[in-house]
Amino acid sequence: MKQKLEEIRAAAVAELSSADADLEALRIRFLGKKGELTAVLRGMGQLTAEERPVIGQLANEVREYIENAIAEKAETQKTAALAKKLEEERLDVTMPGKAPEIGKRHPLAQVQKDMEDIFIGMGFSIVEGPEVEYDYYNFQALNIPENHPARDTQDTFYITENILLRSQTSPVQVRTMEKQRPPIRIISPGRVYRSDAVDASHSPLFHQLEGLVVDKGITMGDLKGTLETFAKTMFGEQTQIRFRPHHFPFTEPSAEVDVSCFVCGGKGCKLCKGEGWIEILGAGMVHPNVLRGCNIDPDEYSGFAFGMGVERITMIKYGIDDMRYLYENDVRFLNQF
Ligand code: 2NM
Repeated sequence: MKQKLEEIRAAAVAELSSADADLEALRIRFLGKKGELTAVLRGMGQLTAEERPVIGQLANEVREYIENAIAEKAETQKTAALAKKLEEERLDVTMPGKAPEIGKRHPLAQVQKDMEDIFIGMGFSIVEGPEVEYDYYNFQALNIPENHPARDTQDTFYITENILLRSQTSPVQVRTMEKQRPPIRIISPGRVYRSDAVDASHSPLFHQLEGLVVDKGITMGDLKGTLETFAKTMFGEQTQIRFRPHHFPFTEPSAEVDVSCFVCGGKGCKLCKGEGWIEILGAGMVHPNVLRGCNIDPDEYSGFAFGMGVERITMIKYGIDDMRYLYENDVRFLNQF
C-alpha cells in the first residue's frame, strides 16, 4: 500500500510536468471522491492496527503533496498565460495615432448656409415648400399664364397636366403670401428643376435661394440696400452692385443684378471675362397681379423679390469653371473647400 501511494505521487508529478496539464481533470483523477487516493484509503480496513496510522499519515502527506503541486502548477500556468497575453497584445504607445477623418459640409451646402446666415442677419425667416408643385403655384400665380414664353425658358418636368417639379422656389413665396399677412420677410432656399441637358453651366437639378419682402411702403431702394448688404458680406466690403433693366413676368420693374469683380476690382480679368462685373441674380418689385392673386392689395402694399442660383454663387466665389464638379463628389475636389 505504501508503494501504491508512492506510485500515485509519482504519477501525479509526471502528469503535472506537462505545461498545459488539465489541472481540474488531474485533481478529480487523483484526489476526487472516485479518485485513486480515495480508492487506496478505502482499502485501509485490511491493514493491521500498527500499519494503519503509518499508511494514514502517508496518505495524508501524499494528498497534501499533490494538492500543493496542483496549486503551484495553477500559479505557474496563470503567470504564463498572462505573459503570453501581454506579448500578444503588445501596444506601442509611441506609434503615431490614426487621425480620425472628419467630414465637412459640401461646398454647395456651405454656401447656401452662408447665404441664409446673411439674410437671417437682416431679419429674414427661412421658409421651405414642396418640390412637386401645382402648375398654378409655379406659373399661373406668378403671372405666367398658359402659352406664356417664360414657360419655355423654364421648361420643367411634368408629373401630370397640372403637377410638376418646381422650376424655381417662387411657389414658396406665393404660398406664404396666401397664408400670411404682411409684413413678410422670407427667403426660400431649395432644389429646383429644369429640363436642361448637363453641361458646364446647366443641370436638370440645381439650387436656388429666393427672397421676398412685402409691407407698406417697400421700394426699389429697400431692394438695393438689401442686395448691397448681401453682396458686400458675401464677396467683400469693397464690392459694388449694378442694376440692369430686365424683364420677369412676376416683377415690375425687373432687373438683373451684377457685382463688381472681387478678383480684379472691376478692371477686367478671367473670372469676370474682362467685364469687371459678374451677374449674380434677378430681382424686382413684385408684380401687382401676383400680389392681387394672393389677396394682398397692391394699392396698400408693395414688395420686392429676388432669386439667385446657389451653384452660380458658389462657382463665382470659388472660381469653379464647371458646375459638374459640384455633383461628382470626388473628395479630391471637395477637400479643397
Ligand atoms: C427671381 C427674380 C425676380 C421672385 C418673385 C417672387 C414672387 F413670388 F414674389 F413673385 N418670388 N421670386 C423673383 C423675382 C425671382 O429669380 C431670378
